[in-house]
Amino acid sequence: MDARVTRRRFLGTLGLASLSLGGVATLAGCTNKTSSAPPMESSNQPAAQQSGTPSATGATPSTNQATAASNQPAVPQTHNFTVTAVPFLVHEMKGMLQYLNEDFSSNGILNGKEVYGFYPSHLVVYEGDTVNLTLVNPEDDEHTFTIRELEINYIMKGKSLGKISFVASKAGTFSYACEEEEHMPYMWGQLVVLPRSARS
Ligand SMILES: [Cu+2]
Repeated sequence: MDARVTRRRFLGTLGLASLSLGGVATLAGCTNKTSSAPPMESSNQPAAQQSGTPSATGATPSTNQATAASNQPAVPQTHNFTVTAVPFLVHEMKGMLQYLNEDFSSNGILNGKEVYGFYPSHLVVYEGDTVNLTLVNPEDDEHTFTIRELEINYIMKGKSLGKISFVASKAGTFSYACEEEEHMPYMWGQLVVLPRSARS
């Protein structure tokens, strides 16, 4: 079976394929370690297109490119992602959104909480890849970028831009979250590490 079709199906199984144009940082921004590695954009092409069958969108299949790419060896890659802490519903917005006055009150549904998010909230890499993260916190509240399973716990101080790097050494789906009590359970995302076998 074509390796990239396998990968596509894996993505589809995870329900991620349809999200690749949204808030998901798939494999964009990758730095191939060899110039012969396939262009990463090709990994987002529909499986039907890769097999030489016109896709539902009517795109013309690029059979030659797909064939050449599938013959390339699996090479670990480096990904550069920027993840920003974004305020969605926070105290500073009470003046703009009147309903927040009630929500943040002692009987409100957001009592003691603020809703922040990480953007993007999904990152997708392959097992063995190097992940370089730039973590941006544009405002005053402190956050953490924490992946307990990978022993990552980075403090995102107010108005800071920090960098961390790690190797995605095992396949799986890992949640990254801010562990500030006030921001839980709202502020989180997922790092999806596809198995090495899905690339080769
Ligand atoms: Cu936070």
